[in-house]
Amino acid sequence: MLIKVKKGWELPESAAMDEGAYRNRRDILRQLSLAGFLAGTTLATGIGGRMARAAETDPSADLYPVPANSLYQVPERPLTAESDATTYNNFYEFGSHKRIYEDAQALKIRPWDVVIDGMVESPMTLDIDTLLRKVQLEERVYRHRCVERWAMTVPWSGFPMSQLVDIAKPLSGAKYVKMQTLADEETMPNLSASWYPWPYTEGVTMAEATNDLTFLVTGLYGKPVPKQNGAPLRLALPWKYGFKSVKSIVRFTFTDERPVSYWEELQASEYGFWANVNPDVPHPRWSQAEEQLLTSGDVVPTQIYNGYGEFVAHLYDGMQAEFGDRLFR
Ligand SMILES: Nc1nc2c(c(=O)[nH]1)N[C@H]1C(S)=C(S)[C@@H](COP(=O)(O)O)O[C@H]1N2
Ligand SMILES: [Mo]
Repeated sequence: MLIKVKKGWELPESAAMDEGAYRNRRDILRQLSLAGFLAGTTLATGIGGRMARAAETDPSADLYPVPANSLYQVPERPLTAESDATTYNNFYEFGSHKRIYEDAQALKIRPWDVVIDGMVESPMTLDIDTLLRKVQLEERVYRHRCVERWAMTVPWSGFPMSQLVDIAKPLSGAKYVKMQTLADEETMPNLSASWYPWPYTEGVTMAEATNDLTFLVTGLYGKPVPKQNGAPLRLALPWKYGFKSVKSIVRFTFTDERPVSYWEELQASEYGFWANVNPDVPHPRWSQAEEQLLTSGDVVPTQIYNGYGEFVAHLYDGMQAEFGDRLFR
């Protein structure tokens, strides 16, 4: 029996705040009818059990929980409820709405190969379980700020991306890392929507990739990361809008050309390469001054670099003249 109660923080999720809403009317109507459906029905009580079973069968389950890194904690905000962070998601491969968690269970996360190629000493393919045992896992609590204005605070497990860069041994000419999500038509229903530029792609500069905040996520709430949150390997870039934090990564390509990301290709004027959080630079269709926390529904001021300026502001020194507000969108 599904009992659906609309959460307070779902209310402002109108088409006007949706990353995908600039799209065509048909898409918007589809989203609205889904929103209506969701308003009437909520959380499946069975999902906890199903996800617990999924975690049991994950061959990396024995690695968790991992030690917490005391440098990365968020004492001023309550943790988002696990049941919200794992049932209110953006994962367009499974649908352009928030309730993809059931459909996302179709994602096959083993075997899972991670390709490292491009400008590296020697390209390689690593099985995820081999990779997991080559790196040092830790837990970090990060704020996450979606460009749509919702935000969460969750304990990710994973490892700094710099460890992957060390494994990759990039050539000195490499300037960027391009990352790609799996594109599997058999399990991802939205891949048949061919107007989207699949695979979902994102990129960072080498300086961003090796910044200590840049975290490759393998777990969430002390367990393997659920499929809907980007199993078995996703990125967390807490100072950038959430769309930069690409899920279910199968490929890291080191390159000297700036990658064009999924959202940039769809709508470059709204979603750029840098996408650093800044309350003073509005999205073209809405203000970014505030954000609404999942679970509590509280609306709080958004912070420059999502509060992580001490770690990352220096990465953008001297770039304002060239990029202006595009550093923040
Ligand atoms: N492959 C892929 N990665 C993705 C997305 C997506 O649609 N596909 N959505 C992004 C957006 S817009 C956000 S806000 C975060 C959401 O992560 P969460 O569902 O774990 O909260 O994932 C990002 N990574
Ligand atoms: Mo997002």
